[in-house]
Formats: sequence, C-alpha cells, structure tokens
Amino acid sequence: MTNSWTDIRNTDLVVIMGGNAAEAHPCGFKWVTEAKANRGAKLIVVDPRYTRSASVSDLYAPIRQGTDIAFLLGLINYCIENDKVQRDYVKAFTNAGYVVKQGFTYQDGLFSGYNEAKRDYDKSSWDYEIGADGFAVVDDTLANPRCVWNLLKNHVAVYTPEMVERICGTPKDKFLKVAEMVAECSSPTKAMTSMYALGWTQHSKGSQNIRAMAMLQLILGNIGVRGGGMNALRGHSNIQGLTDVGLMSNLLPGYLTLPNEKEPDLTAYMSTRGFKPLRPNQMSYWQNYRKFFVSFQKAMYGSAATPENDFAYDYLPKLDVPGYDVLRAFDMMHQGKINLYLCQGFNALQAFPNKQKITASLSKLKLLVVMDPLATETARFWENHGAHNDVDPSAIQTEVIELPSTCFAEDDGSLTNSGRWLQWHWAGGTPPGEAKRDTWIMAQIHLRLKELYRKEGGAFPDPILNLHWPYADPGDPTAEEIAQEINGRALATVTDTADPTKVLAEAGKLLPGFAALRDDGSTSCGCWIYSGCFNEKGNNMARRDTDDPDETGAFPKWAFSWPANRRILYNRASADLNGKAWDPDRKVIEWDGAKWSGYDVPDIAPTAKPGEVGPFIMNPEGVSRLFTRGMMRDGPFPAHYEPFESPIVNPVAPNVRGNPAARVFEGDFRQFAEPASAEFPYAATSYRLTEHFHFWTKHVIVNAVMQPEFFVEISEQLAAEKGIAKDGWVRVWSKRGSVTAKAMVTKRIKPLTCDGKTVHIVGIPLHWGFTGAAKKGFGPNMLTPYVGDANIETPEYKAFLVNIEPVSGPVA
Ligand SMILES: Nc1nc2c(c(=O)[nH]1)N[C@H]1C(S)=C(S)[C@@H](COP(=O)(O)OP(=O)(O)OC[C@H]3O[C@@H](n4cnc5c(=O)[nH]c(N)nc54)[C@H](O)[C@@H]3O)O[C@H]1N2
Ligand SMILES: Nc1nc2c(c(=O)[nH]1)N[C@H]1C(S)=C(S)[C@@H](COP(=O)(O)OP(=O)(O)OC[C@H]3O[C@@H](n4cnc5c(=O)[nH]c(N)nc54)[C@H](O)[C@@H]3O)O[C@H]1N2
Ligand SMILES: [Mo]
Repeated sequence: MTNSWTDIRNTDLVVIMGGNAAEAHPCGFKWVTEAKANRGAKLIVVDPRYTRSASVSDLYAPIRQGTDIAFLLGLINYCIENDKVQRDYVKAFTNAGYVVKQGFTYQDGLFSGYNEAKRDYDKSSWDYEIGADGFAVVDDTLANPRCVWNLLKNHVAVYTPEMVERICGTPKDKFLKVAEMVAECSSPTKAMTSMYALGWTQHSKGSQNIRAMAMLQLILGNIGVRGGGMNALRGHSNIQGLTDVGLMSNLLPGYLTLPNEKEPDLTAYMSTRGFKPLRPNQMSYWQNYRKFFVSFQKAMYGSAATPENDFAYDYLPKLDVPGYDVLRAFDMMHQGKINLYLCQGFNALQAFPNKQKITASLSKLKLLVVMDPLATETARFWENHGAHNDVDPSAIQTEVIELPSTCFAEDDGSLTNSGRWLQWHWAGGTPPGEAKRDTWIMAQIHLRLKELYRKEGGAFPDPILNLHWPYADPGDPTAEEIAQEINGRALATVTDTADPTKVLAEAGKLLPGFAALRDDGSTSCGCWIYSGCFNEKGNNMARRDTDDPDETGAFPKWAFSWPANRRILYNRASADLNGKAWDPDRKVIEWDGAKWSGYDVPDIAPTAKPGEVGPFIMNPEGVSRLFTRGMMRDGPFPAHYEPFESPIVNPVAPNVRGNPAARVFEGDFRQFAEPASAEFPYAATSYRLTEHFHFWTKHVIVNAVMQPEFFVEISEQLAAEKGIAKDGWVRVWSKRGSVTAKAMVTKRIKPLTCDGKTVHIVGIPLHWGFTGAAKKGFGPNMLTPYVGDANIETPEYKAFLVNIEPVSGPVA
C-alpha cells in the first residue's frame, strides 16, 4: 500500500476492483465502513460476481474477468475528454510533459521493438529524448505531439464507453456512472482510494492492471494524499514481509536486485543501478544504492566482505534468466532439471496451476522436504485419489521428508501488514510434539551443511563457510537477534556526512535508521527499508501507542512503518508547488518556509525546497510516470490484451494472442484452448471464501462444517441452458483437467454480453483438497493454465476457459 489500512477512513470514494475485501479482508474492511460513516464516502465495486463487498456498495458494475485495462483506460479517456484532470498536479508531479524518443510506436496491439521469436521487446525506444545538457527534454506547455500526455491521449482514445461495453460486458450506463463518480475525485479536495488484490494480479498482464489504476490515480491527483493511493490488499500474513526482505528469486532485501551473469563485478553491477538524476536538482534516491548493497553484504558475510573482494560480490548467485519464479522452477522440475525441492510453508500441489503438471514435476524429484505444521497435499502428492489424482505411487521414486514446524502463533516475530507496518507478536502457544520453529530448522540445516563443507570441501564453499552467524546460540537464533541484524549496526563509529562532529551511531550500536548507512563497510544492515525497526530506542515494532494527533489515522507510535516510520508514501505530493496542502482538511506535511513538517515523516529531504525537488524521489526524474520508460517488460503504457484463454477475440488487437510478452513455456502452448473456443465456451475464475483460509482451515472441524464441500457457482441462465439443477452435480473441465463439484446456482452471477456474444461465467472457489476434515474436493488448479504475468510471473488463475455438464454424482 502507498497508504495504510487506517488511512482508508479518510477517503471520499472507495473503488474495490480486482479484489473482494469484505470476504478476504473482513477485518481491514472496517475502515471502509468508517469512511462511509464518518465522511459519507461512497463504495464502488467492479467484479465479475456480485460479491459480499458488492452487497454493501453504492454502485456495483459487472465486468468480464481479464478486461480491467480496457475499463481503466476507458476511465482515463473519460477524464481527459471531460476535463476531469487535476491539471496542476499532473503538470508538476508526473512525466506528462516529457518528450518521448522518436521511434516509439504502438500499432496493432504491439509496441515498438517486439521480437516474436523471443516473445520479448527491445525496449530502447521506450525512453525520453535526452537534451544536450544530459537531462530529459520536457515541454511544460504539453504542446509537443511526442510528449507523454499527447501519446497517452492517443493511446486511450480507442477505449470509448462503447468499446468498454464491447470488451468488458459492462453496460454503458453502468460504466458512465462509475466514470462520473471517479471523475469527481479530480478535485484537489476529493480523494479516491483503490483497493485491489488478486482480481488484478492473477492475470497474464497483472502488473499492467495495477499500472492502469496508478495512472488514473495520478491524473486525479490522488497519490501521496490522505484517503488516496494504491492500496494492495496483501494475502498471507506475512506476504508483504516476504517481498520486503527479498524472498523472490530475483531480489535481495529492500527491493535491491540480484546480479545477472553479465555483471561480473560490483562496478558492472552498480553501472545499471543507482541512477544519476534525469532532471536538474532531483534526488534520485537510488543513488544511495551502493550503501544499501554494501551494508547488506556486511550483514550476510561480516568480516569476509571487504573492499578488496568487492564486499564478497562473488558470493551472490548470478541470474541467467530474469528470475526463477515458481512457474519456471516447476517447469525445470518437469524437465528433470531439479533434484531437491525444499517446500517451506507452501502447499504447492494445491496452489499452483495445472495440477497434472505439478504432480508430474514433483514425481521427477529425488527429494522433497516439506516444512509445515499441517499434513499437506504436497507431502502426499504421490497418493492415488482416483480420477482426480490419478497417479501410480509405485512408479514414483521421490523421497519425501516431513519436518513438522510451528505456526506463527507459536513464535515470536514480526509480521508486516499490507500498510507496511511491522507489528511484533509474541508466541501464544507451545508447539506440540516434535514441531520446531522454522528458524531452528534452518539454523540446523545451515550448521550441518557448513560442517559438511568444512570436512569435504566442494566447488565453492566460501559463501557457506563465511556466512555471518552472530547468534548467542548458533543452533537457535532468536527473533530479536534476527530483527536487530535486519535493522543494522555501526561496525565503526558513524558520523554525519555534513557535520563530522555529530555522531549518528557509535561502533557496535544499532543504527538509528537507513540514513546512517555507509558504502565503505562501516555499517551492516540486512534490509535497508526496515532500518529503524529495532534501534537503540528499542523494538519499535512492539510499540502499541494509539495516539493519533489530528485524527489523521496515522497512529505514528503504533508499530513501525517502513520506510523510516512513514505512513503515506510520496506524501510530498499532498501539497502544491508552494508546499501548501492541496486540501487544507487533508493536510499531511507542509512547507513552513524553511522545512517540511506535519504529522507524517516527510517523503523528501526535510529542507528540499518545494519548487525544486520533485515528490517521487525514487525516480531519477523526481516525478511519477504515466509512461514507464524501460521498467515494464510488456509496454510503457498498459494495453488491453485478452487472457490467454478468452471467450472472444480481442476487438482492439485481433491478431495478438493474449499478452504478447506473457510468461509461457514452449511445452504448454498446446494446452491452451483457442480464443472464442467452441469446445470450451465458458469463462471461469477462482477465488476465496471468508469461511476458509486456503488449505489450512479444512483441518478445523468448525470451518469444515461451515463450508464442507467443493462447489462451483453458475448463473440461473446457464443452469437452465445446461439442465443443471440447484445443488446438483456437475463436471467442469478444461483443456488440462476435470473436476466434479456441487452446483451453486445463483443470481449473483449473470451472463455478460461481450462483442455481441453471451459470455457465461463459472466461479470456482479454492479451498478443498484431500487432507483435513472437509470433504474431498479437487479445486480450480486441476483446470488452470500454466501461464504467467509478463513482469512478475504470477499465474493466470483468474481467467480461463471451461466446459460444464450435469452429472449424476461425484466421480470417484
Ligand atoms: N477468508 C480468507 N481470507 C483470505 C484468504 C483466504 O484464503 N481466506 N487468502 C488471503 C490471500 S493469500 C490473498 S492473496 C487475499 C486475496 O484477496 P482477494 O483478491 O480479494 O481474493 P479472491 O477471492 O481471490 O479474488 C477477489 C475477487 O476478484 C474477482 N475477480 C476475478 N477476476 C477478476 C478480474 O479480472 N477483474 C476484476 N475486477 N475482478 C476479478 C473475483 O470474482 C473475486 O471476487 O486474500 C487473503 N485473505
Ligand atoms: N486457482 C487459484 N490458485 C491460487 C490462488 C487463486 O486465487 N486461485 N491464489 C494463490 C495465492 S494468492 C496464494 S497466497 C496461494 C496459497 O497457497 P499456499 O501458500 O501454498 O497455501 P496455504 O494453505 O496457505 O499454505 C501455507 C502452508 O504454510 C503452513 N504454515 C503456517 N505457518 C507456518 C510456519 O510458521 N512455518 C511453516 N513452515 N509453515 C507454516 C500452513 O500449514 C500451510 O500448509 O494459492 C495460490 N493459488
Ligand atoms: Mo495470496
């Protein structure tokens, strides 16, 4: 989230699109209720289904899954056409006036630079024109036909209300009502908040769904302000923490990136990071990258990381592909290229797409290690469950080792919520039986590996032998010790760069925050954005002070919000060019003539003058991006692409199949239904229910009783067409598999008309499997396609094609 859960109460308009907060985030949803009660805020829900969130909305608009970009670019088009733009904000705080290089084009659904064989782009034309002074060329009048604003205007022109209706199936009058309500928030004294989750991310163009809304929010002047922002509703606690500390195959902690094989040393690595400003006076905060990186290496490798060895740069793995996401990892497993899978807190067999492929992949392993407090399907992937897990156990040679672990409620530690708040928690129970904490298990594996390397050597034992391991009991690190390591320490006394007499941290002490990090090896820090969470003032994550000055919903003394305890990111943008709040009732920080002050930690240097330094300090241009230069793999603007399996042909780019840069593996192409397939005519989607949490709660009798049995949801119209009885049995199948389920015939799903064709939706909840107390069920991932988002490879769980027929009972 750019903002926080508690800040949602400050909004005028909540748009829940691409999520179902009332169902999946019922506790956080209370802030929507507060906004309605306190400010008379309105709620819009846009979802293929009439959800629990929709049931308390002011306006519900249906949409066909996988078409949100058309809808959102339609809203941008509407705002531009009707002059509902916060012009001063757009001119000063976005790259609207930046002139784009000659050679950039968008035609027939493709941007310039497309390479069909590689399914990838050469992005060199997706950039600004650079002037003789070395800075990006900007036309403040927005007259230049190649400036971002004019390119954007042309790009969105095709998404008229009629085209939105044709693609999305949203009736034009509904769309226009949404557009009117959204457009009102272009006023500097109105804010809209976007609450989204998997309905946007789980698509082959998921990242671009989110970009499209971020662009709309920028045009409305809603980023950086109270009650505004882009608010991702994260899933698992602790999935926000997971990405923050870099548990992705291509990341290091704090959104630093892993080197690739073309970067043989630290100099090469730094040459594509830590950019110089693209405009005069800008901060380009990633110029501090080296400090974050070197401090991380010191935390990892201690005294083995020295200036002479590039701070142990060689110890880091070098990527030869963009990333080893789960799709790639399981595809490699499928090809027999992976022997061992250590599965920690993950139920891969249930959670990943195309279960047949997942089963086949796990069957090729030599060893599968499952660390989990519960009995999972993954640890039992080799069991035969008839038609739906039709495997021959005797043919599977994979050895499975289960390591019983504790669950979060039995541990101390911190969880980072969607609003970036690190909240400490204390163990509430004693682990049963042989269960051990994850940290204990990991430490034991590490120590034993180290011992083996010490005895036997190996190709490159250094990273293991030299791993910094400073814990009082090496076999059992405590949560506090790890938290302090993440916060960082001064290894030598650190002084202020401007005033060397001012000591920031004495040698050996915890660092006050990331401003004290150095790139010469004198500081260590496990994750720079978390620095300040546990310093000499104590464990700031454990703070529980409900003081809320000015009732802004900031609660600055509750827990610790990264970075630097800032509650609203980009909060400099809440004030105009002179540093006065756009909306006096929604003040966050203001310029007092000498410095920035207010109830939040300024997201800018405290003395950076308002007219000079832009609010988006992480970008080298200091402004936000309506056009993303080379960041996104599938285009500097979002464009509507159909899901890989779609019930219609793309009306705006009929010759393009899905997102042309989506992650697809060679062998999977034949496993997709054709666009507008007659064999698989229905548009399926998958989702969660309040009564269950993924695949855990089916182990709990109460939850299993509340939602005992796998079902699919269909409209009354489709039921009538197919002769399916309410509560009758159906078979649902896709190009990849088949399930039987109870039919829930409901008014909450209605057929849509897209491109002149009736599109029926089949809704498939997630939660059943073959362990636990609930009845056996074989869920959506028997059916889902193996295709991922172009940028972050999230699988396309939310839009695929199926067929359905009534059957007499469950298939055994
Ligand atoms: N009770 C409970 N709560 C949970 C979880 C749980 O298992 N149980 N899981 C947690 C986790 S890990 C996560 S990630 C979050 C997920 O939170 P959500 O994303 O809110 O959950 P989902 O139910 O998967 O999907 C939300 C909605 O997206 C809609 N949708 C599908 N496709 C599209 C589309 O293309 N466009 C639009 N506009 N809408 C679409 C679906 O109809 C559904 O209503 O929930 C978390 N909260
Ligand atoms: N079709 C379809 N597929 C989906 C989705 C969808 O919407 N549609 N949603 C996707 C999403 S967003 C998610 S998050 C995944 C969820 O997929 P998973 O994360 O694989 O599902 P969970 O059941 O939450 O599995 C987490 C496991 O962690 C264990 N666990 C709990 N605490 C601890 C601990 O402290 N230590 C260890 N070692 N283990 C612990 C639990 O017992 C559980 O078995 O599913 C994904 N798959
Ligand atoms: Mo999730």
